[in-house]
Amino acid sequence: MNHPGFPPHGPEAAGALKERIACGLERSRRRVHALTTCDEEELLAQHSPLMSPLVWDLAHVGSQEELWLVRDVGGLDPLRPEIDSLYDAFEHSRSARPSLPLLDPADSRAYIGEVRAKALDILDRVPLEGSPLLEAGFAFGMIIQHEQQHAETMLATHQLRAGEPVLHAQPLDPAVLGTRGANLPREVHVPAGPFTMGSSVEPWALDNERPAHEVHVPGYWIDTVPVSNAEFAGFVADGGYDRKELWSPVGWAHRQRTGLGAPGFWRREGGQWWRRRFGVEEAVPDDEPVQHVSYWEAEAYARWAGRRLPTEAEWEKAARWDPGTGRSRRFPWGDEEPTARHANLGGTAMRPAPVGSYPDGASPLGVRQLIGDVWEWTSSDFLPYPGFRAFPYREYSEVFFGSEQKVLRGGSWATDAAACRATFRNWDYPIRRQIFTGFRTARDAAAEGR
Ligand code: AVJ
Ligand code: FE
Repeated sequence: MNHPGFPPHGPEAAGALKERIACGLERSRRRVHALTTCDEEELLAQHSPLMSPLVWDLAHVGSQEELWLVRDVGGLDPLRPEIDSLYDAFEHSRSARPSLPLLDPADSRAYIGEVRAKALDILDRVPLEGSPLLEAGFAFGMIIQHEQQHAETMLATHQLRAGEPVLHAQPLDPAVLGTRGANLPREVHVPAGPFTMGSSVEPWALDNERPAHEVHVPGYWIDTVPVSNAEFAGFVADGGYDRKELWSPVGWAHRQRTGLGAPGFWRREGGQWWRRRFGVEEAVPDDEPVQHVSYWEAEAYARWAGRRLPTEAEWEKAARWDPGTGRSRRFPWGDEEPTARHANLGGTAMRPAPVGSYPDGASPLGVRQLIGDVWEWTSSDFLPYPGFRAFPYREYSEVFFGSEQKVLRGGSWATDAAACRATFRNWDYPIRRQIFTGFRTARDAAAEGR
């Protein structure tokens, strides 16, 4: 089955493109409504100072849609100019948002519904060409991706909330599930040489993914699958959190200050690791990719394993480079949109698939689970590509460039296909672990003369 609503690729009739956009808007909205179908107090509560109250995300997606689609593309007047600043992410920190005079849940739903009706009228009447914002429906694609990104953020908020579960998982198709059997090598070799990083042609690629440029990457080895809970538990059991030599100085200072001793949500009892997952207690599954680790923990684990984190270029080359043609693909498996056979995306599983799953999603070199399951820390700072131009607004990427943020790649089980591709770049502070993030490791090939 296709993940519907995925961005267009290649020439497409205007009518078909508009229908695809309407479908993508509808899908993201259904998801946001499902994530806000719970008691009113749950929507207003501050579940963590790291997160907005859910009711803020609810109206914020409409506010961004109004700014870009209704006002900018459609040229209409503001619906409720007085609320603009409440939903401006740069005006109020997440922890300050619960005390703002926010729209209540019913009013938020009414507001985003009004915005949506206008946006759909505008979609009907505007040509999807003739300006960078309209070309191939970019502004609409950006808003679909934005709403889906907030849906993922809202799942992180749900994971942080206490109390009875309100969300329910749908099991993954057993046909895609695998294990790291004897026939799956632990790592693959990627030969030294250039590859094309980023894209200038992907219609809905965001500014930070552009432009395409050639990068020479020295030879390296990279894990075929993400690091599992059992492997990470081995690091914990071996005293990994107490061995200063495994940590970078900044990472060690963070570990000392916070007293970290295991991934987020893990708890030790009766000789076993347990975790709470969306309100349900369960034993930590051995063969699932580890989640809720900071960059510093990932880095220490890699050093413990005699390895290192991959750079962003190494991650992308492993995900896209086709040794047969020398081309970079849109996805590890090719140029076709993700399906449920390729990757665990969309948020319904509410967990990553076991390591070794998704043989049909493997890259040409045999690397698995690059797309979906868990975001993966890379060792790279979030920096612009050569020739970067902020578009359409500096506050999406440009203001975050620098050495404070590390790049995350590949999307998680909570990411929708509309907001995920092999060029997609996410980023966060290295201390963060409320997001659905794990990692895989790499090592130099040059050291052994390859
Ligand atoms: C790309 C996930 C880091 O959530 O802060 C949402 C996406 N930008 N609204 C974020 C975003 C504006 C962004 N990340
Ligand atoms: Fe936003």
